[in-house]
Amino acid sequence: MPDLILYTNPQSRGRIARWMLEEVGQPYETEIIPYDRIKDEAYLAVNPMGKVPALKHRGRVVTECAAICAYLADVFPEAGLGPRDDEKADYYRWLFYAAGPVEQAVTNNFAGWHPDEKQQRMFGYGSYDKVVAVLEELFSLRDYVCGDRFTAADVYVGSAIMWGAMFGTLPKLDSFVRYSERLQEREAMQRAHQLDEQAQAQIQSAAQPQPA
Ligand SMILES: N[C@@H](CCC(=O)N[C@@H](CS)C(=O)NCC(=O)O)C(=O)O
Repeated sequence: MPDLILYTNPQSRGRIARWMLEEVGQPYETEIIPYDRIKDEAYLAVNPMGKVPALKHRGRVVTECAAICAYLADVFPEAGLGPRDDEKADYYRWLFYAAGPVEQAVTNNFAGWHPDEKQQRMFGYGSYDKVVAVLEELFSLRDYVCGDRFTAADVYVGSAIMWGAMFGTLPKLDSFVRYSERLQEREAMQRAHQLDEQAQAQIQSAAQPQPA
């Protein structure tokens, strides 16, 4: 039995964790958590937030996609996805920036809530427009989060940018499109996508009424 179990739903941020697992290349088991069972006691015992994804590794649970990406890069260094010493500043800076300010800016903006000038001083992201401008500048100047090399930070930051463009929660700026295209060439990402599509098809066929 593999040491790693991914609790996910194919229509969720669990896609980020699966992509990272495929990048790492270690065997893992997948447990699909249907949304109508996500707040059941059985799953709350894994993640008391009742949210996916969660990762269990040797009996210990990691939640939060950004943490899952960083954790896997850390415990499987042979995959070469963690930062070298000279990459650590960018790696941690932008990984945390995406998990905090970017996530908050995008979700608040999607919900139609915009902090006024005074609130912007207190809110960690300032304003949505500022966050977009900062990301735009970053990816106009470099190919990946840490410069010219793909790392685990790109799985998370890149997912935020690709999903943002897909759902219309971030603009389709040239630098975002070019970055997304680079990431979509990755075989691990394509494998993860196929596995999630298969899982989604299984969920849908299981939900079809069976002939009497
Ligand atoms: N901060 C979490 C967010 C997880 C999250 O919100 N997952 C959503 C799906 S994308 C979920 O499980 N929603 C079900 C619910 O809240 O009932 C992470 O990065 O993993």
